[in-house]
Amino acid sequence: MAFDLEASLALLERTPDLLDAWLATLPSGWTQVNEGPDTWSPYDVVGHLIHGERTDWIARMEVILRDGGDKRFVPFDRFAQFRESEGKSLTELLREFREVRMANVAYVRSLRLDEGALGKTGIHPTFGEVTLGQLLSTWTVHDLDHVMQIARVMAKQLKTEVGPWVAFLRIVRETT
Ligand code: NI
Repeated sequence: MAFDLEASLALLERTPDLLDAWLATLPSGWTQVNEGPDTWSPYDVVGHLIHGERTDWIARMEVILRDGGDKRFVPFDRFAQFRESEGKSLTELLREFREVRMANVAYVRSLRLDEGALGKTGIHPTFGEVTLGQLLSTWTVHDLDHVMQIARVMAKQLKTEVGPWVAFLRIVRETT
């Protein structure tokens, strides 16, 4: 499907509800566990999503939309959540994610971006020139990627407990 801004925003604004319903009161045996060394727990993923809202998607959109000036994006810190989430409960992180996500969706909607705006470009530190349409598509798919990750991390907690059914459960065989 071609990129449709309102369709993407519809998905992006549902992710806080999705994560709240799924994770908020779930036992920590599901949310504070990971897939092994140097992998993330569902709790870590929520912190990562918050950091993206604060420093990545909107900041990069603004670089693309501004007239003139430096079009290079600031590299994203993929590990910032370990500092920024420190001492916070998952409930607090989910509340924070909801606030920043809903504010960002409202902001993007308020800009009434047209085809011309979506075709504007910025410079990604690794990929080079990218369009605003690609950035906003990636913001959307990035949510789905991490929803899949959260499901996978939780599924793997019972990887050995499922016994022979492991053969039918693609999710516990997938690597990070
Ligand atoms: Ni990510």
